[in-house]
Amino acid sequence: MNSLKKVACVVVAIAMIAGFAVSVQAKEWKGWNIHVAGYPNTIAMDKFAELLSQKSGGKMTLKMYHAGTLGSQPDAIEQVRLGGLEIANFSLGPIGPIVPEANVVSLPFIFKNTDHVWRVLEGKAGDMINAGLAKKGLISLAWYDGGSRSFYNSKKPIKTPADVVGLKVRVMNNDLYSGMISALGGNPSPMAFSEVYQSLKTGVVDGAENNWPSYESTGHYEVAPFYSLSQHLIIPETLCINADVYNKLSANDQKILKEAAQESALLQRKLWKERAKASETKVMAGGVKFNTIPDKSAFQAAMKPVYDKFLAQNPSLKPLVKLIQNTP
Ligand code: GTR
Repeated sequence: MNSLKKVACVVVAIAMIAGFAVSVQAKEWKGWNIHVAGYPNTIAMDKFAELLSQKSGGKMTLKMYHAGTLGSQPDAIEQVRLGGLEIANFSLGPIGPIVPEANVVSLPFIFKNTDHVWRVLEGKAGDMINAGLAKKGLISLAWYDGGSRSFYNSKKPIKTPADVVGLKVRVMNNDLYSGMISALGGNPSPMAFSEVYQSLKTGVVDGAENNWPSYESTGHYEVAPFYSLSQHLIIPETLCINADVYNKLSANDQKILKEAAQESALLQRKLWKERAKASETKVMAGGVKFNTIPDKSAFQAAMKPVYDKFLAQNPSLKPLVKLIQNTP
């Protein structure tokens, strides 16, 4: 072989190796998250991206976009389903209208507490919700804590359902939440998370409902200082991936993905507990007028039409609702 041929062979070999390297280095995934820097979910999603790259030796990489910069939650859900985005942390709330099985968690007062949520999700009910998500193009890799949601508003403490009458309350996009507010005599106003602060401030709505960390991180407490501990919803959140992307991965890559997601979820749940306390302390110091509701039975009783309508529209979900209610 003359030296020119040798050089040519080396060049071809290098090109082949480089080409191979490019083909195994999959494209960088895009991840959506609604929350701001420092929020438990934000830290946990960043950790997930870091673990993914570490555990896969740089083969699976994820670039996170926080604070809803890639769009509203309902839009992002569509994007992950269609493959425009690969990964996200979603509340099951706005997923409910698309995935009926996932909507059962949005029936008010269905969960007793957060531990009950984990027991449900780790059992058969969790499998049914996962199957429903998968049918609609979303693979749930792990569950994040979404805390419990309570009412807050700019006008008065809410102690009984009568206090909700006439109040204009922002809800997430889900008919169950609109039904919930109507059943209490209020006026529901479905709206994107990013618009709530301004709407509370200008009086477009009187109130909203959320957990301590979101009430605090959004600054809603500054413009709607009456927080009433109704805890009417405990909505879990999913760390999920587009189903086509997931199904094309090797079994080993799927395993890595799930391990990274589980580790990230454990971190999120630990940070969540800390942040819930810290946020509560911060808003109280900021002048929030807080009240508990020792007897919630009137609120629970008022939800009967919400359950009746949901079950009439989704008769096949009766067993799932019963399964959750009967899970100790
Ligand atoms: C938060 C949740 C977000 C979003 C938000 C809302 O608690 O983490 O995903 O659903 O509530 O009220 O829109």
